[in-house]
Amino acid sequence: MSRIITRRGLVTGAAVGAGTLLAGCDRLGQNETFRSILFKGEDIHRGLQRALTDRGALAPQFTEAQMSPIFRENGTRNPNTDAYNAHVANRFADWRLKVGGLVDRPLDLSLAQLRSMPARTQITRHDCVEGWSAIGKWHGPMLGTVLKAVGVRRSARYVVFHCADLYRGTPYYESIDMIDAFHPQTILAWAMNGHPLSVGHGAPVRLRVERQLGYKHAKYVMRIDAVESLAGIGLGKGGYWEDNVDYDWYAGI
Ligand SMILES: Nc1nc2c(c(=O)[nH]1)N[C@H]1C(S)=C(S)[C@@H](COP(=O)(O)O)O[C@H]1N2
Ligand SMILES: [Mo]
Repeated sequence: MSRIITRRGLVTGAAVGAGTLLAGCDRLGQNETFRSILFKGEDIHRGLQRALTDRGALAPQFTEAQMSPIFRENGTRNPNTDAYNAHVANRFADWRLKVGGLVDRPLDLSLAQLRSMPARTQITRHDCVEGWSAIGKWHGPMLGTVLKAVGVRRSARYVVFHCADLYRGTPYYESIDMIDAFHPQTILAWAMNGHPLSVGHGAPVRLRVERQLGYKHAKYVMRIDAVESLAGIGLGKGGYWEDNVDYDWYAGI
C-alpha cells in the first residue's frame, strides 16, 4: 500500500483491507456495540491507519545497560534569548506550553501540569542525519494525551511545534502528521536519563517522535498548533531543515 500522508488519503488507501475486515458488516451492523466501536470517530480512523500501514510499529527500545554514556547536544544548545534566559532563571515557573490551532479547547499548560500528567518512559536510539546516534531514556506524557485533552478537530492534519530558539537567526519549528502525533512513543519529554531535561537537550520540554530522524525532535517547545496545512508556516515545507536545507519532511527510520 502506498504511504499516503493525508488522513483522508490514508482512509481511502485502507479501504481495500478494511473491506475484507468488515465483510458481513450488514449483519454485524445490527449490533449496536460493534457499530459504536466501528464508528467511534477519530480514534478508530487512527487505529485503522496504524493497523494497515507500518507507521504504527514501535521503534526499538533498549535496556538501561545499553544507554549511551555520552549523549551529544546538537543544533541549538541554548536558545539564549532574554525570554528564554528569564525562564531558566526562575526554573520555568512562569513558562507555559500553548496548545491551540484547530482544537476545541485550547490549553496553556504549566510545567507542573505537564509533569502531573500520566507519562511514559522509553529508552530509544536517537539517529541524527549527520551520522551519529545515541541511546537515551525519555520521560513525559504522550502527545496524544495532550491532543485528546484539547480536542483536535477533524480538519487538522498536522501538528506544528514552535520552539524558543532561533537557529542561525531563524525560528526553529517542526511538524508531524496525525499518525505520528498519536503514535504511543510520541511524547513531550520533560526528563532525560532520569533528570529534568537540561538546557542543552531542550528544556523544559522537547518532542520525541521515535520513528523519525533527530531533526524532527523539536527541542524548547513553546507552542503546539494543530493545522490543516503547512503553507504559511515558515517557508511552508513543515520545518526549519525542510525549509532551509531541503531535508525530507517525513524522516522515517
Ligand atoms: N529547537 C530545536 N530543536 C532541535 C534542534 C535545534 O537546533 N533546535 N536540532 C535538532 C537536531 S538536528 C537533532 S539531532 C536533535 C538533537 O537533540 P539533542 O541536542 O538532545 O542531542 O535536536 C533536534 N531538535
Ligand atoms: Mo540532527
